[in-house]
Amino acid sequence: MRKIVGIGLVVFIFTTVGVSLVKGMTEKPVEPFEIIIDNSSKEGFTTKGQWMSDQGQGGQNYGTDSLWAYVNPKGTDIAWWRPNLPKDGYYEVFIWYCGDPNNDHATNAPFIVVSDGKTDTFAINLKKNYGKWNSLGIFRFRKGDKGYVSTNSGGNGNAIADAVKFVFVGTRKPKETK
Ligand SMILES: [Ca+2]
Repeated sequence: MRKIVGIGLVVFIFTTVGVSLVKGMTEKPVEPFEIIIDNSSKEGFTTKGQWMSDQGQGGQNYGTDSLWAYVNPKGTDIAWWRPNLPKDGYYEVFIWYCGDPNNDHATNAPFIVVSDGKTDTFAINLKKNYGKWNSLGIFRFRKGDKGYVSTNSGGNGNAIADAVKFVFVGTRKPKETK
């Protein structure tokens, strides 16, 4: 009997600690924490121009679908991922884009990171590394929603807008900061 009581106590303590950790994640951010904005998110994602939803795209979407736009030299079809960050600090930014079953996506899709007073532009090959998180680097952001990531249809193929993840990595500058 004593052994059974002991196991019960261990399970009880483990469960209590587990619940506390989950509460901590939702009520007060603990380090590290992350914010994901998908094209289906109710807050933080906006577009301009003509974007179409596709649930196919090689089955590599984040969530249920992605948005795509026809290549357009003017790049006037724009998508924005704008997080409302809970604190100043350094965040690693990851992008996720779907597969390219029709072989018509850009190999130099513009992705722009606007952080604390800086703008960094990347040319992303959408035909590679799709269906997973790809890091653009670590950037300093201010608390609030001034910073964002955007993409547009001005590449050499169709544009994709799927998901962006911001992972808090601390308040001190890491070595590989952009
Ligand atoms: Ca998505």
